[in-house]
Amino acid sequence: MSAQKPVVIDLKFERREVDAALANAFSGRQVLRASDPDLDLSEARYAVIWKPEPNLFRRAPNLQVLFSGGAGVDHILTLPDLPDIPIVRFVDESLTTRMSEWVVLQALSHLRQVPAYLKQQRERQWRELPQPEARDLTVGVMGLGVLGQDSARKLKIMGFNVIGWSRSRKTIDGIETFDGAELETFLSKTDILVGLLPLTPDTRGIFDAALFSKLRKSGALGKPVFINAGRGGSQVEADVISALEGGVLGGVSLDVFEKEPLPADSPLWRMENVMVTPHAASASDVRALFRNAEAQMERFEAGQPLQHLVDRRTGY
Ligand code: NDP
Ligand code: OXD
Repeated sequence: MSAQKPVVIDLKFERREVDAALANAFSGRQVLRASDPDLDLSEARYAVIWKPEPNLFRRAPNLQVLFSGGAGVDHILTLPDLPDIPIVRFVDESLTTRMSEWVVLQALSHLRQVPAYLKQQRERQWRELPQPEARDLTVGVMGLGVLGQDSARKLKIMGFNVIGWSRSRKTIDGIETFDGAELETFLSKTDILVGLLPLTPDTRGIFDAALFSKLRKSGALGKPVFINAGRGGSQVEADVISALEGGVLGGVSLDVFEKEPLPADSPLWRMENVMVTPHAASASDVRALFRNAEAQMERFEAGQPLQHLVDRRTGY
């Protein structure tokens, strides 16, 4: 028997992508696919999972480490029969880079009034709109983890004034930062709010009417903008819609929703100055996911500490 312990894969990703990535992954290690309901998974010591089958932990009772198929782990921490073993998050440059691309794209789209110009184009209207510069606006990033920090730095490169908020204060060159207790001060300086928070009991519903009302109203865009790519459970969608209708928010970009897929009857689909993407801001690259998991398994088997471990007390 190989010293490399078997791994079970249970990823609700595009099957072709998983198959293609598996063709070049986990060399020398036995790989079990949970999608085969008759397969004995009792030998598996690791599981790489994204929205796994509810009976996975009963079928694989001897797991030693869980690997999340994404950066967020809310989908794991709420699973029934979750074993008390380490959980490793997916942290990878490809994921980080693509998230920052999405965030910068959305911030620039609101700055340069892309939704309004697209509407004018459809109406064959030639009309120049007022044009503030990035440096006239402050982007406030809520969540300064792996993704939030990279996005903050890239927004800064584009010329925005950038500030950030996280549970514990961070030190980032050129970026004013605030800790958990300073939320109101942070919001009062923010023209474009970016959500890159994990979903935890503390962040559920945090983006609500009360929070939107505290954003700066005197910014160069006239009204504040809300951008969220963290988790939909952190936003109160009815409040997002009312804030848009009532003029509390001037624009919104959402990649994540309370219910996914976003229901066809949601007003968000058709509201002006709302940009919707289908939880695609930064999808996991499955090849990178397997490379990362494999490297961590090797560390574990060599007696080295695992990296990017989830803290079950904080929920991320
Ligand atoms: P990290 O764990 O690296 O960072 C999380 C950040 O949020 C930290 O700065 C943390 O503060 C802060 N935070 C958490 N809870 C609170 C709180 N209650 N109050 C204040 N700050 C808080 O996560 P990542 O940056 O890697 O990812 C963030 C989230 O992005 C993921 O959890 C996932 O939900 C989402 N995501 C979405 C994707 C998409 O395609 N839409 C793709 C990938 C991820 P502190 O630093 O003090 O701990
Ligand atoms: C993630 C995601 O958490 O894709 O990685 O949402």
